[in-house]
Amino acid sequence: MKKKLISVLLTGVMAASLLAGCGGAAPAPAAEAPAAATEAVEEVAETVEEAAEEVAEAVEDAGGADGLITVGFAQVGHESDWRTASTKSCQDVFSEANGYDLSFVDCDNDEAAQKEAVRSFIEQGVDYIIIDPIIATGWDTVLTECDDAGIPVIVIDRTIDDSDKYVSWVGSDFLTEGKAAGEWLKAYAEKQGITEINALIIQGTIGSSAQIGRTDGFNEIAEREGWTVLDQQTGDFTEAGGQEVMESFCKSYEGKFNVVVCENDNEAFGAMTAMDNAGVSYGPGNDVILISYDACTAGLEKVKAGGITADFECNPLAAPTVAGVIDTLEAGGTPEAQILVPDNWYALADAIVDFSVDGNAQSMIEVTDEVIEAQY
Ligand code: GZL
Repeated sequence: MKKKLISVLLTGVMAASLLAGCGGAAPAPAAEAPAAATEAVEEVAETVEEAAEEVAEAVEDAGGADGLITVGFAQVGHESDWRTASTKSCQDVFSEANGYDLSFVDCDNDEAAQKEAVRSFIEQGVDYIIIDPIIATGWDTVLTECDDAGIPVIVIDRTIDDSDKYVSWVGSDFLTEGKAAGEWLKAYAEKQGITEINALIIQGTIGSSAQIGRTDGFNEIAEREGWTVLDQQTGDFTEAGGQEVMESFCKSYEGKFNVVVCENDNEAFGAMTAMDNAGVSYGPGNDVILISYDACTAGLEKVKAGGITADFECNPLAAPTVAGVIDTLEAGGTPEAQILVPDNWYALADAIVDFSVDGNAQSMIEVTDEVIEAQY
């Protein structure tokens, strides 16, 4: 944006010098001199006026005298409670009161729309672009365009795995989330005297780093422990998707499963509806152990009510950390390339067990009304 302002200002200076120098043009024949001079002055005056209009426009686009930092944010969509919290956090942080001019695009889980949104930010000449990538691949071309335009890109939440043309990534460790769910299940099953695990997994949006990490992490433990993963299908991180897949699972695997893993809370809500309708009992002390991710407020309410047995948080409140990255860049500094936001694991007291992930002892938070009240 600042670059656009400079180029337009240069246009204005050139036009003004033309106006000043037009008296130096080769003299027209005496009789035609006045008309020719008038025409030349009018032409240049028009150029100066056009340049002045562009300067005014560029100054306005550049945040004008307010000096606002312009930020374009291409958000995944509005598929879950987690996403709602993530969007609110970004809109609260990148507000005009905080010195920002935010262009926000909800890409409705559409990869092409998300690339289009990023290109619109380049066209606008924003100062920074934030992307929460719907899926982890297909990014190098558009990130190269951002790079060519000199606009720094910050990736929030999910990761981009096929390009390094961005300044920083701020988010959670999805693989650890998946491993934590697996290691907790191992410890909890031992405590409950459960010796056989037959699991069904309702995955998130296929190809998103959140889905990849959670699926790979849980399956790594399942393989090591000799558990059976009967099936895994995507519910696309939505409640409707979770219900649809669980309805199918209840038919195909009736009486054969004792664990359901949902890769976000909204899928778990849908799965609960499907299991209720199919007469499948789930939750602590019942036939099926229900595991979920995100630990949003509504998810913790389902833990407290005895539906979800354990909920593995993915913190949606990364926007303040992203603002810190922008502060560093504005000050001419170099921000960290990867910044992890902390996640917690939640359960009711009876489901809190000791376990480790990659040799690191884990703690769990007991879900109480106060904990729910304080959640995002
Ligand atoms: C994870 C985030 C996921 C959440 C879902 O960081 O990208 O997307 O787990 C959301 O709720 O849809």
